[in-house]
Amino acid sequence: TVGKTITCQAAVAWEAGKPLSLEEITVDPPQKDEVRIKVLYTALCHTDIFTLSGDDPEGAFPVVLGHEGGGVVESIGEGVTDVKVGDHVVPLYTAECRQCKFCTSGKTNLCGAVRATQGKGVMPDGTSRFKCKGKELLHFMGCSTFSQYTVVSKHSVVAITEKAPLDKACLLGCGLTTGYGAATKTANVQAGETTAIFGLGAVGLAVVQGAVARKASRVIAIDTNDGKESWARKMGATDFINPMKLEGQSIVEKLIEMTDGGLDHTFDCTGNVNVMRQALEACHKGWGVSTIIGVAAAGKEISTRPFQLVTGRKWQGSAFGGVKGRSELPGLVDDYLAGKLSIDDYITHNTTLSEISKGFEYMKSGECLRCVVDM
Ligand code: NAD
Ligand code: AHE
Ligand code: ZN
Repeated sequence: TVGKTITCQAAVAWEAGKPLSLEEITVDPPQKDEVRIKVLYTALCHTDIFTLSGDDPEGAFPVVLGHEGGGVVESIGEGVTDVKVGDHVVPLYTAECRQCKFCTSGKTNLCGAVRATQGKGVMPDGTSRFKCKGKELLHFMGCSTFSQYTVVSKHSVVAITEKAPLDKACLLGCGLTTGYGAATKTANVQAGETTAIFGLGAVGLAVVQGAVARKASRVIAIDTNDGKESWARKMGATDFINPMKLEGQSIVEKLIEMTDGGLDHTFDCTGNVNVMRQALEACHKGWGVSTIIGVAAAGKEISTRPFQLVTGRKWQGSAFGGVKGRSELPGLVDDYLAGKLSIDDYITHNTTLSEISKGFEYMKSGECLRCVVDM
């Protein structure tokens, strides 16, 4: 199908550190192997805020941000067979082409098909589909859901059942899948194991949910914001610690004392490199595994004594929860519909595209887990 250029509204990030600006933009038709989506809902993720701040070394401007969306396929380019016009879809910032070295390895959910161009903010052919005021706008994380219409690679989108409301399912586009998958796939927490989760935003709370689903014996939730305790308990955490309120003891000492030598699994969901070190050092000697999920600001590096690793602690990371989007995301939607995975609880705020900047303020307030934007 040869489509027409669409004119619509989008929240444009013209430059780092400036608020988003509501603009009329044009969205070109999908080219070969591309899909144009009418975005109905998008949630905000901490990573959008991080990129807008200018702290992402890969961040480039002007850009259409957003990567936690849900919508309907408006048109498809030649060569697209897995989704059709009208399908309900979730864009995927971790693509799945099923052919590259990564996809066929059986070892990772990362995909090599579109990642290089995605990182540069362009489609796989090296060009952008967005224009505003005569200027080209870059794409973001292969998704760009802060626009009423977006174009993505056919490898970067998955159809989901129409039974799932898109204003909820959009959260599976990043935060929930990331946290839940980090516990159940990347770390593969087993029944009876002990876990500790640093940082209780939507990502950390979804790790809590994953650890609880796996019947972890201890799910210790840690946050500097006391307001997060009730959320963590609601998701099934067995303990809550505010590390700022420990007297005469570090969080690492406290965790080691509570768990007879350290945790089987820890997770960083803060993006703070000092917390990442604490998470590693709170692992049990000989076998504890720490999984980094948080995204650190430009120029930050992690450190620890190599002795921590020599004595059997392991450091690993997780992108999109180790989930292969096209193959596995529909299963998470089924879990949601079956009541096994909660999504609704995470939606603490709602807003509209014209008031998306309010959503950013909510996210920064510490009281918001996810804000869903009605496009
Ligand atoms: P968020 O800002 O909502 O949550 C972060 C939480 O960490 C907050 O509750 C905050 O109070 C807490 N915190 C801050 N400093 C702390 C400290 N020193 N000790 C304990 N807790 C502390 O963010 P989010 O949307 O849940 O995302 C969490 C992180 O995960 C971000 O860095 C985000 O960029 C990253 N992320 C990574 C992936 C991935 O695939 N790897 C996906 C989504 C998000
Ligand atoms: N661009 C940053 C790194 C950003 C990063 O680590 N992104 C996470 C997803 S965050 C979702 O909210 C990720 O999964 N990355 C894997 C990938 O392939 O990008 C930088 O430091 O350059
Ligand atoms: Zn995200």
